[in-house]
Amino acid sequence: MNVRLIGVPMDLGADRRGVDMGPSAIRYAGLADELAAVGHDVRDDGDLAVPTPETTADSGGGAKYLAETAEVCRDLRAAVTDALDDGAFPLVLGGDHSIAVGTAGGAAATGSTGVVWFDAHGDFNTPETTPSGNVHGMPVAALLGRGEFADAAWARASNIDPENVALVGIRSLDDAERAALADSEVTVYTMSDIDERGLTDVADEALAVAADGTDGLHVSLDMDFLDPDEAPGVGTPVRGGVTYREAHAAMEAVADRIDDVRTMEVVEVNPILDSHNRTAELAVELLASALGKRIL
Ligand code: 4U7
Ligand code: MN
Ligand code: MN
Ligand code: MN
Repeated sequence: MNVRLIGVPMDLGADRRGVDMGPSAIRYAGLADELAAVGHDVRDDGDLAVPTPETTADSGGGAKYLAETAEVCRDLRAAVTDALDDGAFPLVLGGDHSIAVGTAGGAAATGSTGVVWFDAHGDFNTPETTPSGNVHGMPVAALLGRGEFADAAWARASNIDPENVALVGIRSLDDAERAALADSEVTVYTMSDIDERGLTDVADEALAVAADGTDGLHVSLDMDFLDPDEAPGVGTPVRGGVTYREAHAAMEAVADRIDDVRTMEVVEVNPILDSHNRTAELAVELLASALGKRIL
């Protein structure tokens, strides 16, 4: 594949600072070489311009930096659609999870899109329900056009149907978020499901749910999907996450369907909170697995 790396040093959507350094940390961990070793042609387009909290005033509202985040997501959506038009595979490096609105929005601009969301969290809050005001807790809701977002056209991807959205690894939901999810057609695989059925079975089913009747898939990997023992460098760690081996198995399930995958992103790597770039190195390993690295 022609892999196109797009860095998005977004740090407006979360409280713990430092996730803007995620794209650098992932590059330093050797992503381009690792993907080249798998056999891909890799082109790095560098980072999108993203305002920092130091240089930007929050324009206000129930969601912090919503207008500023929307603008970056519009740019990202354009970069992703450009890459897709060129026949490349956009691989987006975050940054906090708010950027998924741009990545998945780009995929959805080119056809109906299913979404597989590996995360500890549901990311299904809206400006009305959010307990934190942080937009990284809202992208799934935004993509489905739920809630009073400042500019719905920014977020809503009309080519994403909730029936084709599957969340995997979930173990932390806010009360209103849980109620909204239960009320929706989104499929949620909790850690209990993974305990009972095993990761491979759950991941295969999540991918099938997302692929059912759609033209392509968006895969979103929040590094807090993993247990914090494996991935300490994230802003909102939650105990009881997937193991190192389960995370690889999830990415191998993605690799089995890579022909359906249109876009992928890895988000929430925070080098300030990390230990010797361990989480970024793990992100590189997992992306290599997803893009076809095999033991034998
Ligand atoms: B992430 C939270 F309240 N639900 O909305 C919120 F617990 O992208 C956390 O998955 C969101 O890391 C986590 O702020 C967002 C909180
Ligand atoms: Mn997330
Ligand atoms: Mn998360
Ligand atoms: Mn987080």
